[in-house]
Amino acid sequence: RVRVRGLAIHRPIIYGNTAVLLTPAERESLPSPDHTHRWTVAVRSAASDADSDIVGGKDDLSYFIKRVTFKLHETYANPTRNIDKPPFEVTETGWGEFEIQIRINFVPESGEKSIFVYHHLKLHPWTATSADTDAPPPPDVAAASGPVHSWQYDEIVFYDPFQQFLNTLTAH
Ligand code: SLL
Repeated sequence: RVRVRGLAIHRPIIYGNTAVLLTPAERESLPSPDHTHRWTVAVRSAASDADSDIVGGKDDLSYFIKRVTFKLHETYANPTRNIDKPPFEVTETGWGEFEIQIRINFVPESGEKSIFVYHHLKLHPWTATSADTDAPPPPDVAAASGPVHSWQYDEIVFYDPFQQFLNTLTAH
């Protein structure tokens, strides 16, 4: 196995969450009616232009990512969620915001150590009142502002990659 010295190759990703407010009917049908939102936290390719093609297409990160582990708040049952194929995401319901630890494991042939990124789960839309008071907006205001999106762009950089791994990366 040969390393290509002096080379750095990056892969752009986005990670973050979307969240929607549950309707009263949805809340009643849940095992935990105190839950107010449904949310999805995910790691996706930033190289694709749409949510399509998550499996086998441009947004399929599995050629270099083997597993993504999302560590949820300990109020969740089985808070450590291992996702071994795309889409690398977890959908849950809940009532509160918290920090999610996201561990990204690369394919074994990369020889790369896993990396950690952190995302603060965002449920509440920004509003003038929430900015002033730090309190979530009232449900009617929140519902009217639609789904919340909170995403961050990042680039994973591989230094001195193995030749074979470099070939895999550049073939996609
Ligand atoms: C807060 N520090 O107090 C945060 C904690 C925890 C959120 C938020 C679901 C839990 C369950 C849930 O939304 N936990 O399913 O029991 O705001």
